[in-house]
Amino acid sequence: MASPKFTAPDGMPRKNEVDEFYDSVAEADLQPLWTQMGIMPETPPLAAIPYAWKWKTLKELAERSGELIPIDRGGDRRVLSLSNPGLAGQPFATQTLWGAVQYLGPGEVAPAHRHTAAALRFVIEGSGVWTLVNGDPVPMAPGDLVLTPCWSWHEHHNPGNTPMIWFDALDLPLVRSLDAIFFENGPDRMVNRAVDPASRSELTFGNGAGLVPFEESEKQAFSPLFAYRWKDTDRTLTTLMKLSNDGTAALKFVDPTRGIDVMPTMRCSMHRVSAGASTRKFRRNGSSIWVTYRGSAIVSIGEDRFHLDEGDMFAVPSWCSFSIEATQDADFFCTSDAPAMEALGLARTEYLD
Ligand code: GTQ
Ligand code: FE2
Repeated sequence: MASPKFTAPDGMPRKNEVDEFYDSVAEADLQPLWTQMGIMPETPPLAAIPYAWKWKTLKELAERSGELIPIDRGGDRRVLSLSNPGLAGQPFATQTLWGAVQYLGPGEVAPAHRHTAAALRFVIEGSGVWTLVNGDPVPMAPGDLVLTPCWSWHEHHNPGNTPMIWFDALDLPLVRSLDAIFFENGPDRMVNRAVDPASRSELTFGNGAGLVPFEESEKQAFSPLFAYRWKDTDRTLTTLMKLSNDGTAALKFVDPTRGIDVMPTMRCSMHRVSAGASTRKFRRNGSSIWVTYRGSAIVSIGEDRFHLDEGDMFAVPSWCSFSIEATQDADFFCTSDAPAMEALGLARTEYLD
């Protein structure tokens, strides 16, 4: 006979013991695994979607922000972030990466600060801006990759008379999800000094393949070389392309003292695809942001296809198949969370062709 505890006086069934158990579990701020069947799907449950942003729009709106929005303490950096429509209004290009365009007008300074989110810049057009990285002035020009690693002081100066727009990437969503965000403003100072064409970091660590100072500097978690110049990148790709038999060539930017990724959370690479050639089709977990530096191409990401031209940027979410088919000779800059995935033992790659 059923316990009278579960029968109301009017004979209606009352909550049974199982329901009461669930109530008690919820009241104790617990959740049973067996009601959370979606928690471990067979492949990553993706929110971010394959997506592309056109340079024409990015540039127009960045320029408009330059006309309308002043840059000083409070605003600090005039940045429009790539906001993936799958990420519910968050200002992130992918689950782990922030991507953005930054506009700095003539005579403007984006003031000094540092943060634990690591950042990098890739220049698409314009010149004249230099970034002070831990006190070392680094000029920026098209095709250059400039690093401002975790917790490094940085400020951007545009002493010239033309505005400049560049691409920024940060590991901000990743660092946020790890509850590791720290930020500090630096001193206000309007240095408008003449800047050498090469930073101290380049003079020390950028002398050529396999050549670094004998007296080793103390190793940090990131590359001591803060700038990778387009002439070196271009020359290397040209050489690799001569050796290539499929019309594609790709290089990785590395810490010259160790040969590892430039920063522990972001891999940087440059990809060249000749007109008519295609890259292999593959997918990997973790995500990436790509910038079309030169040329044009059709890019397939998962089920989507995008026609891309110079300056266009796109997001490749985790585990989406990916390939590039160049319609003109094309160069792409790519940054991904691959070093973090590898360090955590989570990296997977699958070739699909
Ligand atoms: O240039 O310091 O796109 O701090 C986002 C945060 C750029 C920067 C961004 C930043 C910066
Ligand atoms: Fe910053």
